[in-house]
Amino acid sequence: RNVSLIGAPTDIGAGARGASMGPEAMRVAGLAEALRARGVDVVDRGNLSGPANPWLPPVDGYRHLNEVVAWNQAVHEAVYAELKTGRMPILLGGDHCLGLGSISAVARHCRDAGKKLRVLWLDAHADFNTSVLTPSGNIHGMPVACLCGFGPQALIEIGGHVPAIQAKWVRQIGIRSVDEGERRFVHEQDLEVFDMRFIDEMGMRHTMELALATLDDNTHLHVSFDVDFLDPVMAPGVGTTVPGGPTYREAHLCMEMIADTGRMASMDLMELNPALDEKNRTALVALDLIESLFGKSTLMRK
Ligand code: DIR
Ligand code: MN
Ligand code: MN
Ligand code: MN
Repeated sequence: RNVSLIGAPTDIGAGARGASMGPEAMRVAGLAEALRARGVDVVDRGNLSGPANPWLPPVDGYRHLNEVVAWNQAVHEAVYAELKTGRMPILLGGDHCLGLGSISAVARHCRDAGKKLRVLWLDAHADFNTSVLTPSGNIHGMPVACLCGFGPQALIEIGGHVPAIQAKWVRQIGIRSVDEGERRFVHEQDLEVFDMRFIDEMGMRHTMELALATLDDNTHLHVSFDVDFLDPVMAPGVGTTVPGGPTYREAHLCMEMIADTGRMASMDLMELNPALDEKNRTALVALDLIESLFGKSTLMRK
């Protein structure tokens, strides 16, 4: 497999500063080397650039909308270019507003190639707010809604097709923080959400069996991994930790079951914030999990 690492060093859509340092934290943790050790051909494309974070209050329900658009356009073009040459992009965030640029590029590639798309959204949050529903104005709480066509024109039209994706292509896993109005909207749009209660009751194995059901040879599987998916006990290096996430073992099983499908063709690793971390341990946990996503296992398996 051929992987291209794309750094997007910005916290433009977040409520805490520091996710801009996420790409470098993953490089320092040894991401490229670990993937190469697994036989993956890795090219690090370096970092994209975009506007600085002016750190202003929201305007009409959005913080930094113009800057968010500029960063997402850069991400969209970079991710699309990698897919076009047959490589697997791994977007190193950066905050999760950039999932819009990344997944709109994946959706565009799937339209070109006549492929189906399945998006796994691993997160503590549903990221399904709109400017009216948002309690914060932070656009990292809105990318799934924007991808589904609910958002400002300049954002939803990145990628040239509105909506970029359909809600029924998405499976959300690990969710445990949904805002009041957002909860109703998730329900109305019939988003398929495996929240922490579902995982508690059914287990990660059954959850992943359902989330990965009906993939076929023509399905492009995209994994959008917000580091706050993980329990903050092991992953404190993220701006919006929420207690009660998947354990280290549950997160590994999630990754291993994704790897077993052999269908992952692109991913985002988002919201890693080394300013809030301790000796880069959250990046090292994320690295462990990515190794499992790329097929690392304890024993030989049939
Ligand atoms: C919250 C936080 N739902 C918001 N969202 C986060 O501001 O919209 N998403 N942290 O990852
Ligand atoms: Mn492809
Ligand atoms: Mn998120
Ligand atoms: Mn989150």
